Amino acid sequence: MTTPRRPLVMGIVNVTPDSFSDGGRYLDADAALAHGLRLIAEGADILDVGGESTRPGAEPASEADEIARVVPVIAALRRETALPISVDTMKPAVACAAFAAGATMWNDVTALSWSPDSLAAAADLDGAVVLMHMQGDPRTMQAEPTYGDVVAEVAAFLAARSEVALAAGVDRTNIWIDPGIGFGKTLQHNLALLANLDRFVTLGFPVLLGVSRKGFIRRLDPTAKTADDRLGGSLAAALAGARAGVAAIRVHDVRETVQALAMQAAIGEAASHG
Ligand code: HH2
Repeated sequence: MTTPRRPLVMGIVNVTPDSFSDGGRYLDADAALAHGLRLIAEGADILDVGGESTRPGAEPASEADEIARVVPVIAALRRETALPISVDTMKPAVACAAFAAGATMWNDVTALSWSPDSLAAAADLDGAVVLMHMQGDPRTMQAEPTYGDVVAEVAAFLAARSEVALAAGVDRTNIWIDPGIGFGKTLQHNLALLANLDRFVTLGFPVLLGVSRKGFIRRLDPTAKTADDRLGGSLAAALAGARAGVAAIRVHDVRETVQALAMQAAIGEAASHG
């Protein structure tokens, strides 16, 4: 039997004092390294290391603080694993320091728009770069998000930003896109995006999807007060992503996600063999 195809699983390693789900838990570099290694043992295909929270209302971190948080963790992980390591940052200087320490992917929630240097830095780094959609900025984005047609507007934004990246010299094979679930979106906006992920897949770039433990799950299930209560909704949304053909899913709960994806893929295989 061949192994059924499933999206890659990107395990989240937050080295922040305030991320919405695990802020403060892995601030120490040794604890973050141990956490990353555990996610690899649980089946992660990529690790995403971040030193600044982008949760709604989060305060920005300084460039120096972010570098001091992520670089030792990326360097330590690089010594232990050959898996791709992504850095979750808006700042080109942090991305460059992370690549020097062994990262090969830049996950930018501002789609290379935070700094005038971002586009040139992404072209020079010559690694994978995730362009994510966000309406507003993390401090204010959930205040009153408004769209005419959320799916069309997010798709048009991602198509336009990928053109801008290509024009700046980013290689086509390095570009990933992400609809940015929860970044300036109501529950209805997030559900519309999740119901139409195929629209993003057909743009022709690998799609990354981040739904793990996010606040919109609580809008559906008010009993899911803490981020740790949202595994069921996270898995259901991840499976929707897999069915639509996304390339990777960014998650806190690696073992559970890998298992759910493997089961969905195996059932699909069995169905295709009659
Ligand atoms: N979500 C968060 C952070 N980075 N990057 C991409 N590409 N897509 C996402 O959906 C995404 C992301 C969530 O914010 P944060 O406050 O950093 O929390 P955590 O890292 O625990 O998910």
